[in-house]
Amino acid sequence: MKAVYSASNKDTNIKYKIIYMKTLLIKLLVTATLVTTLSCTKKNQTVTNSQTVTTNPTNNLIKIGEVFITGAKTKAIIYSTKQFEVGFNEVYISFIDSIDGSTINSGKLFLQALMNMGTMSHGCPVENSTDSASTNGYYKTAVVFSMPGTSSEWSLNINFQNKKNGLNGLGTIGVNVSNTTPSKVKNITLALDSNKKVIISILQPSNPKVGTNDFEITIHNKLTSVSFPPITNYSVEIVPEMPSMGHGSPNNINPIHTAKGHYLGKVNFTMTGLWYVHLNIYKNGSLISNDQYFEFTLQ
Ligand SMILES: [Cu+2]
Repeated sequence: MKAVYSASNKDTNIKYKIIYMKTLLIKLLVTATLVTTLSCTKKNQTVTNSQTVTTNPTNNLIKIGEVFITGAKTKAIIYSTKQFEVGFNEVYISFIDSIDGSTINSGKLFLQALMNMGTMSHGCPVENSTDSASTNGYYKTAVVFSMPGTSSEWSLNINFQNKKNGLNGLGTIGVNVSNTTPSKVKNITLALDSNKKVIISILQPSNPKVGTNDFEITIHNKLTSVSFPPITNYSVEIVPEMPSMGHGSPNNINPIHTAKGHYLGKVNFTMTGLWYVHLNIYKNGSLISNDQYFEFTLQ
């Protein structure tokens, strides 16, 4: 930038200074955006100021809706990383005191998702936290929507125990759940495991690339229409296949159970195109499922 300051003409000098300031401003903005974006893509990352979070969520969260929970004298604001869709959805809820507008950091959330299908209703897997406090203003949970539906079909029941005023309440909000193509969920019945009804969802890779990708699924048991405990004792083997070329790939790491029915491993895609990742599921060493696969298209 030396040339800027050595320009002899005064007007030119000012022009250059303005351009310099503009460039600096753009650089600062770009840096700030990058920092925010990078920090938001990290797992479990939220911003540090709870006031900022509830009024101005981080870049990667979008507001789904809000509902008053009159019994607990709060308003619940629901966020996710995307509009709700079939499969695994992260859900972040902040609770605002109806009286003074402050964020309620001490409380307990119990979330349920219910689908009203007219003649019958059912739920789907929900991950409730055991924590009695928010993280930076958010109570984190997750929902595995098992099928698409409108906001008059799917609803979230938000039970909140407000530890600030000692009141409990329930708020219900309808939510739209769009379909995913290819599907990010498998609703299956395992004949070789006592006809157990099982819901498998794919979390990662969400943005598959050539090379090694994290591979993560959840497995839940549909025990009743409203009870979906995680299955933690299966073994999963992954077999990638490129159907158009009839080959697989080396150096995959089979997903193993981490927590709450999540199984985490690595999948290696060696080239662009359409891939299937087949799942072989074992229980106590016996193969109980080998006909399920998730599809990925690499650009
Ligand atoms: Cu349904």
